[in-house]
Amino acid sequence: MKKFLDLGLQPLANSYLNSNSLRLKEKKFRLVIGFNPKSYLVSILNTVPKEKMFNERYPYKSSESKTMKKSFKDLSKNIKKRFNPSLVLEIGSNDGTFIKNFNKSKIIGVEPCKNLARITIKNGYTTFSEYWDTSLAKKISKKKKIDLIYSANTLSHIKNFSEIFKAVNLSLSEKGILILEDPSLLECIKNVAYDQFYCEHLYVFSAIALKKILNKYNLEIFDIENVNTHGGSNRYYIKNKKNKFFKINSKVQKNINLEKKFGLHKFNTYKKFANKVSSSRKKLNKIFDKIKSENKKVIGYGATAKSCTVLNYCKIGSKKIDFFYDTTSYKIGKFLPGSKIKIKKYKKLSIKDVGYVFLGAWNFKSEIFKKEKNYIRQGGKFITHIPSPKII
Ligand code: JHZ
Repeated sequence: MKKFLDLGLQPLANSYLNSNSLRLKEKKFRLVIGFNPKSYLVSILNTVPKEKMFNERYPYKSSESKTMKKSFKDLSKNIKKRFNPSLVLEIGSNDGTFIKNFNKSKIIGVEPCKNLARITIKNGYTTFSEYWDTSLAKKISKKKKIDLIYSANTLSHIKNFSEIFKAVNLSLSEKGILILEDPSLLECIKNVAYDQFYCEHLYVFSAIALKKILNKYNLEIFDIENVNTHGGSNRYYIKNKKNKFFKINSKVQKNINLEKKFGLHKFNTYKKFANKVSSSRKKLNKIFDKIKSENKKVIGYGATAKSCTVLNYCKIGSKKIDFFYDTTSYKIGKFLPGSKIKIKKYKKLSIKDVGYVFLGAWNFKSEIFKKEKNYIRQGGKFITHIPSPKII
């Protein structure tokens, strides 16, 4: 692993503080990112035990955005049309935003965070509140093999690939496929979206790296879709090499060529990225300093895990951002880790209350701008750091 970026000491991104824990010293770890020139994998170097992050208090719910609900709904329709699976399984089913588009007898959820698994169980969906591994795969697929395994924004959170892919191979039917959806490294590097790196995101994948990993498990990518969720993601359609039911689509090579053209296989690309990250921090702080010198108020919108990286790396705290609005009930009344900025229940923006809003959930910019069109019409401004810090 060759290090290229040091994002400093960071707390656990989804460990929101309450008024008691606010007074205690937070545990922090050094967020350093590296590139492996052999495997092309980009990953964080210091990892945190999974149980510390994915437990019965996991705050993130995919249902908090219309964009995600629509994306999962559209994908479910396409899956049914294109593959007609008789049994589907989702690894990391969260609060059921994807699985609810399927008939209860045709889908299984796997979700280690107990608070989330409880939601889908309550809604009548078979859900295993465990980590996906070979023993769970054997248990689930004993009676019936699975035709389609889907997993969005989960593989990047899992250290042990070997267990994951062995479990996939064990449980897929003869025609079975795996669909993985994760933020695209190409988009992350192009957009200087360094906040895609935090304790939970052990990796940000490129097609060139994923191809090499999959090859070890006799798996191959047969199609890739570029989707706009989470700042630009890739949806990889994967099959075992023995599965001859699907041909390899030309989009696979096209994506690989684009990544190589951009230099994702070269260390120098990442060094340049690190320089851009450092200038991004300077620019963002300049914007905040200017606004503060005019005695104007700034609030935040979307207390995301990504915000944790930005705020802690740029040393932006409650002196610069008064509070964050968020719609997630679990986060309301708590404080962002590290920066200790209070999170309040979302209220429609109005120019009477605030003139500048830092866009923590920049990945939902279109959805948020639609929702806040009155504020924008009134002359309200947003501050964004992606792709480069500016007021819009
Ligand atoms: P959002 C999480 O990251 C964590 P985060 C995780 N590690 C991951 O990989 C990605 O998700 C997928 C709020 N919001 O999706 C809701 C509003 O308040 O960018 C959320 O708290 N109003 C699993 O946390 C946050 O913003 C709105 O109108 O970086 C969005 O979080 C909208 C649209 C969202 O993920």
